[in-house]
Parts: sequence; structure tokens; C-alpha cells
Amino acid sequence: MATQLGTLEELPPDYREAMSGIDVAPLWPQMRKVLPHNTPIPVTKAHAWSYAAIRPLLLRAGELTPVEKAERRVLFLVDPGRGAGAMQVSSTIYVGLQLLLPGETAPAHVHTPSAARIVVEGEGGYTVVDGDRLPMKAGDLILTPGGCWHDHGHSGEEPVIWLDALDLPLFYYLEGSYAVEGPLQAPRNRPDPSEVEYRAAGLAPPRRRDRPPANPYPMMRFPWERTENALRHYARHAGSGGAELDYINPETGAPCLPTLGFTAMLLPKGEAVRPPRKSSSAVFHVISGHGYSVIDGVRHDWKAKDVVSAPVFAAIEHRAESEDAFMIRIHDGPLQEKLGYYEERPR
Ligand code: 1HN
Repeated sequence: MATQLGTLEELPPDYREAMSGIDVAPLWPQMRKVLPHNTPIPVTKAHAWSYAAIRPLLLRAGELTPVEKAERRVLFLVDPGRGAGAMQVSSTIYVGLQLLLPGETAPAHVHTPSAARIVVEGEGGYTVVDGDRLPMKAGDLILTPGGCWHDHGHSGEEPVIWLDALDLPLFYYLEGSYAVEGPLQAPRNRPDPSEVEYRAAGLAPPRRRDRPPANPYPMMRFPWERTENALRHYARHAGSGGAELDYINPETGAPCLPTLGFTAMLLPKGEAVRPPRKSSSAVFHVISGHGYSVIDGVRHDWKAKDVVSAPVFAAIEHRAESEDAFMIRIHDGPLQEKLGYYEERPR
């Protein structure tokens, strides 16, 4: 039975003052806040960000602030559940949109949080990660695991915009977030491993299975063209409910980053897709198509390049209208699994 716990106001003023005087506080008035019954109470508020609204402001940042004065020219997405300026869209996930103009470079650094980029528009951008030059094409997922050097460049003609997702809020909370700066990298003169060692799913260079992989992050780039093709074929035989594929480490089958998970989703046109309620928080980036998601009873419309967030244990229904839609889901399931906590509940 749930008992009614005592409040702070019930305690005599002199007792309350004595407590704050020695830097202690009573647990019981706050017990239900930190440990609610049966299910967590999310701070995160589901929200949809329109790319059409953000894009002109980001392009204006290109005129107002040279990249030398920004290091990374980014507008980040603010969780309305946390209020103005919150540098996060959920407890663990940061998302921003970054602009690089033709000829610009964003200087090399390495940091403790992990990042991934999803290319939104423009051709000719590239990221160099630990010496591998990774071309950026629309829809590509490009990893920058914590501890890997990375700088960005742009040899094309039009602005390049990509979405950054980082586990920055988690590292900041851990008081573990910092960066080291360095010179631009001289990239290797060869295509990246997605075009060489890991050209096809199920094939990898020979290696000793009794030893840990030499490179913990062997594949840093997942070209969208391949992902969409795989999803279309999978969806034909996956039954109802759309199709979802995990981005995995091709050597280990583990999630492609330590704390963040990424999946590619195909939402068949006109079909309601209702995933189970999950303990992980999520951010959906729309690659193509349009439709809406009903999240905890509230409808959020979306179209290509938009971003939608969902708190932990959200009841979600996605629906693509008039054509199949493709999305990438960013979530913190891998972190929760490492903590022995991840849960799914029927809706
Ligand atoms: C960062 O290093 C990048 O390397 C982008 O492009 C966004 C947001 C917060 C902290 C570091 C990048 C970032 C970031």
C-alpha cells in the first residue's frame, strides 16, 4: 500500500534551519520524486523540430559567425521539458544541426563523449576520423567514437548540413566531458573501411577469433544507399509493423557505439506502426517521406529532415502518409543494457 509521506512543511522551522545549517536534508519529502511507483516520470517532453524552420537560421549563422569563431557551427535542439537553453533532447542524448560552407574546415579534436552524424543536405563534405577520410552523402551515418580524432572539411559547392548526435549530457553528468585539440589530420590515401574491408554484410577480413579485434570501431561510415536497399528487401519479408535494422559493429555484432544505439526504419505507407514501450529515450530523424507520430496521445507531424523526440516508456504510433517513409532512430538502449536495466512493456 502507498503510504502518504511527511512533507518538509510539517517539520518545525528551527529543525529545518538546523538541517540546512549542517548541509543535510530529509529524504522522505522527496522519496516519491526520486523513486516513483512502478514507472519513471520522464523530464523529457516529446517534441518535433521542423527542418524548414531551423535551416534559414543555420544558414544565417554561416553569415554571422565564421567557422574560426565557432569551431563547430551548430544550432542544438532544446528539450522543452527542460526549458530554455537545455543542451539535450533527452536525459542522455544531445542533437544539433551543423553547417559547413564550401572551403571551410572545422579543426581537429578528440573528446570523451561519442558522436555520430547523419548527413542532411549538401555534397562534398567529409569527416576525417582517426585518419580515415569519410565522404558525407545524404542519409549516411558516420561515427566518431569517444577518443577518436576528428575534423571536418568541405570540397563541394553548396552548404553542407548534418545532424550531430552525442552522448554529451551523460558525459557532462559524469563530470567526464573534455576535449583535446590538434592539427588537421592527413587522411590515408584509400577509401574508408565500409568500401574496403566491410564492402558486403557477412564478409570480413580473416582474423584471430581468440583475440579481441585490433580496432574496436572497424567501420565508421554506413552509406545510406546500402541501408535503404537492405531495409526495402527486409521489409518485403518482415511481416507487418514495418522494418527496423540495427546499425552494428560488423566484427562483434554489438551496437556501433558504447552508449547510443542507431536503427534504420522503414514505415510502410498508410500502416500504423506501434512499437512496444521502451525504457530507452529516442530521437527520430526523418530521412524521407512524411506523416505523423502520436506520442503519449499527442500528434506530431513530420516530413523529410525533421526531428522528433520521445521520452522513456512513450506509447508511440508512427504513420507514413502517401509513400513509405524512412527514419533513423537514435536511442540510449545500449547504455541501459550495459546497466542491466533495459526494459520493454506491451502497450
Ligand atoms: C563536436 O565535437 C562536434 O566534432 C559537433 O562536429 C557537435 C557538440 C558538443 C560537443 C562537441 C563535432 C558537438 C561537439
